[in-house]
Amino acid sequence: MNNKGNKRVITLEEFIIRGQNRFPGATGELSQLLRDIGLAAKIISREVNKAGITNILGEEGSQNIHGESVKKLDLFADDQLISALDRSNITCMVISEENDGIVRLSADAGKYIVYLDPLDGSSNIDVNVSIGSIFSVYMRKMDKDVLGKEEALQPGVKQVAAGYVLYGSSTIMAYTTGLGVSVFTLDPSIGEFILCNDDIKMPEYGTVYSLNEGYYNSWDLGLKKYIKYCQVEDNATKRPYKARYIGSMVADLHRTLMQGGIFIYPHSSKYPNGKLRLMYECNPLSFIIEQAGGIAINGENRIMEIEPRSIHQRTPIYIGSKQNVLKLKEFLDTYSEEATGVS
Ligand code: AHM
Ligand code: MG
Repeated sequence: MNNKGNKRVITLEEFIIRGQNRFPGATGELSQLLRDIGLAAKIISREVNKAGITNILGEEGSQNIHGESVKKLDLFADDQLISALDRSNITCMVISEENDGIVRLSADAGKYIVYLDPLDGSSNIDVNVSIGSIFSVYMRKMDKDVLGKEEALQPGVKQVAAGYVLYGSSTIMAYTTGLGVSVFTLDPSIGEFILCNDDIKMPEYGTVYSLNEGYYNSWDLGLKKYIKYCQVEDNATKRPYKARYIGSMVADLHRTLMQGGIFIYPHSSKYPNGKLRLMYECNPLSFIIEQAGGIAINGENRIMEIEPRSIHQRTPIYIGSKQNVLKLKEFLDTYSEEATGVS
């Protein structure tokens, strides 16, 4: 359903409760967790919009005009999300890009484990470019008494929910619980996320490619050839494609979700395992993209089937519209076979 043109406005809160009511046995805990993230997102959005002013006032550790200490925005976002999750007593641990180890919350017996990238693309803050928060939710294996990293190391296919918040020209929240992707826009005048699409499907084919082309010389031959293919003129396939790269994964992925195309962060000599993190960047965004009809692979296998070995693990990622990712895979396969002499 597209909410455009509908008189009836549906808020995130209402939408989550309605979703929960569709499952008679549901305890409401996952709904509460999503509402907590929605609340933290509103607070972070407000601070992101004030970031320019905060920068004038000082950096981390300094004091603002009220004599209060100023926090870096990514640490602020981390605090907000973790304390929102701690309040409801249903999350037992959080793993976040901002913390080396796991963060145990007060609910020792809590059912859920949440991965967070509290503010992705944070190098873009100072130049007023879109940034985002990413979350990924797993169910704790309740048969285990010991709460440790092993508990948190589950493949992406086990996610029970995932989503992102994009702080762009508007603040957008998108999430999935495995029943399609719902997208909301924050209406700042009433402080509510309003439903804009409750089952978004992305184009099967798109004409945009997105990657950091500055690293061209360190790519595999298959990727170099694919990017050259994207640049060749061909009316039938609407090439050349457009190149678009914001350098904020959430923003690049949101565009890919809406318009189709492909987003790539490959391995390279600088990042032999890729740069992006499996558990709080690649898995959640893969869940969203797959739920919208797209594909996400690491070059060989589905991202969400990777068995994680560590909480901050990195992976290469090729993600987006089905036809684009499959075409790229053809190139990677062909040229890796050539390199190894397999025909
Ligand atoms: P961050 O978590 O330190 O912000 O890094 C992740 C970001 C992604 O949002 C983005 O896709 C990528 O880094 C950009 O990296 P690069 O500058 O190498 O292109
Ligand atoms: Mg990040």
